[in-house]
Amino acid sequence: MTTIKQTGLFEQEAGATSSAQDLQSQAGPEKAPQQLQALREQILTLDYEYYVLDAPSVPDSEYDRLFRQLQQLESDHPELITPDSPTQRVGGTALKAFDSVTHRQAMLSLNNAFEDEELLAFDKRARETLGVDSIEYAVEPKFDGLAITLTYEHGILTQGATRGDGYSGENVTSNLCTIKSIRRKLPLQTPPALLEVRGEVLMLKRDFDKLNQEQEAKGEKRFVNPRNAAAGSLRQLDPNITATRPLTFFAYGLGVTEGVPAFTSHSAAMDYLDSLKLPVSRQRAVVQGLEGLRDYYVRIGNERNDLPFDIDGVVYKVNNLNQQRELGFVSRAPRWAIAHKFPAQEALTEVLAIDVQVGRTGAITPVARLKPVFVGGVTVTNATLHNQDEIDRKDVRVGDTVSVRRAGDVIPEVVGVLLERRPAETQPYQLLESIKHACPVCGSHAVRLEDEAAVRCTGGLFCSAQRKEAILHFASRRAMDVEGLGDKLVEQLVDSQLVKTLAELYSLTLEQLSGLERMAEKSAQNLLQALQASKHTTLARFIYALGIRNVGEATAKDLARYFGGLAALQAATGEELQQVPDVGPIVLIQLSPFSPRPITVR
Ligand code: 5U1
Repeated sequence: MTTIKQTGLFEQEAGATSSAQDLQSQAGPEKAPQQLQALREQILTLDYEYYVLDAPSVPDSEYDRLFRQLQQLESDHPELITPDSPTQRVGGTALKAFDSVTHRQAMLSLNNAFEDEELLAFDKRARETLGVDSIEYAVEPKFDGLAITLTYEHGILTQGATRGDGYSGENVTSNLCTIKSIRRKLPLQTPPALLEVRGEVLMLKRDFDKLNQEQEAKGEKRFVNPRNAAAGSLRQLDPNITATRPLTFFAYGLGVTEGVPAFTSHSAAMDYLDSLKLPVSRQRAVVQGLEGLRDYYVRIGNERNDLPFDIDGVVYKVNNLNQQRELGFVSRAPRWAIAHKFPAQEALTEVLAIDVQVGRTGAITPVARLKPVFVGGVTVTNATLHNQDEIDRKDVRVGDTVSVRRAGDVIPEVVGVLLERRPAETQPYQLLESIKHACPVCGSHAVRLEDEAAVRCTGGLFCSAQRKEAILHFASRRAMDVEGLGDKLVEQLVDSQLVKTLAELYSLTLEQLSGLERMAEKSAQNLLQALQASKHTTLARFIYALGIRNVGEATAKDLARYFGGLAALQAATGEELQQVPDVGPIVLIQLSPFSPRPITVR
């Protein structure tokens, strides 16, 4: 739970409102400078808590109230406005182009390790060069954003620049000033003459989702991923537009400095930035040797999907700065650091076709057939497009170049289209039209009900696709748990018309089964035994196994508990059924009159 601190600047209760009138009377000309100073510091602290620590101490309404107070005071005393005031984050007008900036010290790139052998070679070379048995490493996530340098001169942010080609980048100072986690003044009495901070600008996943929702509501183009959104936002020529984009920043190193303490390690330098209230990674750590690196890689890899931002790997740096100097550089990359990459979760590929799949409940799902692409550790050739609404939202068309994402065990999905790569003469995809309003498997009418996103085949278990899925569901582990009844076998049983109803599974003979492709007599015997064994099950499992729409395991258990036996359940009236928790009118339509849906082949 967030603790809300007392914040009343003028000794008010937190949450009490103050009108502009009150403020003017409180802020006479002699008091205004101190009040402005106190108010600015308070807002900066709240920004730090919210944007850097991710731990706000007051509700948004309180922050807004303080901000309005500051605006009011400044409009009453415009001569007291200072460039570092929180109200002055967005300044200046749109540029025609960004100026070029030459970096005082080149912004290097990192060598990558994809395989364990490459990591091993990196550590071995460093140990041999240094003549040591084991190395201490500073480790942190590799943010998937845009590298920048912030320059503070005598504590004031005077310049922010993109990496560019490493030697010169673009001056994006006005845009970087709009990022709330970036301080424009260091909180030091005697700041260093020069402090260059290197790090990455990115967009948090939750901010990215929100931004895309807003883009959609405005009828504007969605961003493909947080990195593209961050890049597009940072490179806006108008800082007023950047100010509306929720960017964030993490520092990961120093450039040229003058007058900073003499650090002996990278981790000490990061602690120093932390003490200046600049955002540094909370996942950073110091580990020992190769084993420490491997453990960190596994740990961050496991946390990856739960982190609030996208990362594409982890970075290892020799922690001791003297050792770093000794190791030096090779071409444009340091010998003392390496990025250990995770398998990409997103990759670009082409939509070769859009096909459909008919599911257990008759839902006809569009599926993008893709030019094979290696993503998330496997080769992906299909990605679900979910339904017509999703296709419309993303405007996916055959021939498009798309970004495909596969995270963990999740089904690959198309995250967005690269409109700039769209070939001429593509057509918007219409699911119902493409299948001519008929199920591609059984030819039954396909419909989209008013309140549903899915197009459905109306053939029920007449449709062999639905029948196969229904049998697979019936036999699944959490349902009747029939071992040996897998995809390939079900396909043969349905295609050869041996099984037209769920009940017919129980009249299969050894002879019939042995006659099937790749079915040895022993396997056939095992399957018959498994079928017999499955009869001894619970009522809840049986109900669930029937695959009634909207009746999942929990509802099946409730029904079983309430009625106690199949006969009572079959005899139940609609009113009785609705006594069961979670059984409302929607479930009732599927249940009433309760009976396993007959599988009839027309
Ligand atoms: N986290 C992190 N990312 N990153 C990128 N650290 C880090 N360090 C870098 C780069 C290019 O370069 C220094 C090792 C020079």
